[in-house]
Amino acid sequence: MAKYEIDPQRWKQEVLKKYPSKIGKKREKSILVHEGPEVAQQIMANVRTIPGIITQRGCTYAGCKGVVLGPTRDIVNLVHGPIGCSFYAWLTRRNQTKPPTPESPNYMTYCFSTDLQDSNIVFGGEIKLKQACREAFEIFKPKAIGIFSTCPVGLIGDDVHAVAREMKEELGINVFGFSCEGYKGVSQSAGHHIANNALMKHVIGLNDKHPAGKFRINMLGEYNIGGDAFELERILEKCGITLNSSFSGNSTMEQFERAHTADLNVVMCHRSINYVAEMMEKKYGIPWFKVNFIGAESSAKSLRKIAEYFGDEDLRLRVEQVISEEMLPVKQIIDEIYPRTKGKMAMMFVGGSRAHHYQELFTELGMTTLSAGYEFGHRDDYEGRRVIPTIQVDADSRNIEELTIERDEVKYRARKTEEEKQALGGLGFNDYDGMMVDMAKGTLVIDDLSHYEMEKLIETYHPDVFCAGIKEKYCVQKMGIPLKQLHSYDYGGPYAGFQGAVNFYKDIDMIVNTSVWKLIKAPWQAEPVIEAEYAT
Ligand code: CFM
Repeated sequence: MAKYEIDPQRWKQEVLKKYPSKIGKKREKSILVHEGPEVAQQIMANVRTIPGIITQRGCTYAGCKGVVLGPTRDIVNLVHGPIGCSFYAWLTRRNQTKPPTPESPNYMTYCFSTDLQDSNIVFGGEIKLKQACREAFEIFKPKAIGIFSTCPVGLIGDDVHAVAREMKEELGINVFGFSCEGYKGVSQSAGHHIANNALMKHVIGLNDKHPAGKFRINMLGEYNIGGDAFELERILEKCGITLNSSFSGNSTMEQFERAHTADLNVVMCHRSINYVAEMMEKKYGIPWFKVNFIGAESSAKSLRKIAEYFGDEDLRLRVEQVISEEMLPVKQIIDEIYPRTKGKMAMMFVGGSRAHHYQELFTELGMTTLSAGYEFGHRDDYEGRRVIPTIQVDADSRNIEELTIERDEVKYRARKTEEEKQALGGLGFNDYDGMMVDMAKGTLVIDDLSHYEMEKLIETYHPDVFCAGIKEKYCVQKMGIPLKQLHSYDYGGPYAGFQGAVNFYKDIDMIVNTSVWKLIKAPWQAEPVIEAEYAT
């Protein structure tokens, strides 16, 4: 059991007391004091943020355009909306990509927008959207154009799908639209689902040509933040595993189109891509299981899982050899750094998977995670997929299309029989246990952390490092606590795989052991604070 000067239960009560009672009652269900991995606790997640509360969340358009499609270099990602939405989404996630030659198409550094004006809002923007498609085609001759709807487009009722169909016909390339208006869901998460659906409908399965290789996998839910995908590509190649396609770090349209030919889907970020994994299994017969390449030990474990799936002795030996080679420098660095990081405390509030995955890296450094939570995870990301049947479907979730997927009788190929899958039971097919089983008793699990709760966590527990994003960074640092961005890596990284783990250890060692933070006085240490309470 984790022991802290201030009991987390007391912390929770103090925080809730400050909210008006109705809000306190709602937040109570999203703040859990962990009773231990063996206790099944229910968390309230994926529900609307209470108006007036400062949330970490982003919008549906961000999840669709920025997250899932953003890292694909040869699609023109055209935003239908006011220019602000584009500026916001323009390379703000630090995706990287490596075109094979300097001439290969790469539109990722561009920012495509229809730049809707007041008159378009009044009279409709479809004509402008068609013009923009034609112009993009004229200039770039892309293989595909994706059209992303922003809030006003949904409000005025432009039919982006009709425009996409018309342009597809006229230009002779793949054009598809996304109804990913920012307001469409309670967070980015809805945008992931919408993106997954459109990829399934319009792209996956279009091309049967695939690279040669005995062991061909798709890496799902890996977005090449800070070059993570490059490190994973290096490791897989060294092991003799062929990366058939990646969703969507360092990816291309061609990869998406041939995804249905892979022998296996491995899932990194469950939240953003589990829909594609599920649908591909049903339609094409590709089994999937969860992996985690964040952390050296988890990377080794994930590689072993893949080798076990293929059941090939040569592959198994090669994977073992790669692991022992790669672990050498990892162990050296850990031995040096561990005494300096051991016992330090981390907190992390990120997206819908990293708050789980990065706990592994901190464990390797001997650090504890006192508190963690997702911005927009669902209950299954906390409690495991077993709770999915019990999740209440509310109006917000019903707002997003559920595709009816049927087996593709031509392209379906059973990779493993049910018996074979059962014999490989330890691989956890179609499963994810969620974050909470990996957290200790007495830790604080908080969904959709509010700014107020964040301040209180820092004030009370003074973590050695707080992990979140750019919106939180400078507030936290002004409180004298270093903040490590786990969305963009603060221009560092990669952090995935073995070399990535070494990068992370070094960065965290620097962060938690620099003395500069001790020289900062938080405002409440320097000035008296006026406190007030609601009378309700
Ligand atoms: Fe998945 Fe992501 Fe994440 Fe996510 Fe994101 Fe991201 Fe994230 Mo920022 S897909 S849920 S919507 S791992 S952009 S690459 S870092 S919040 S934890």
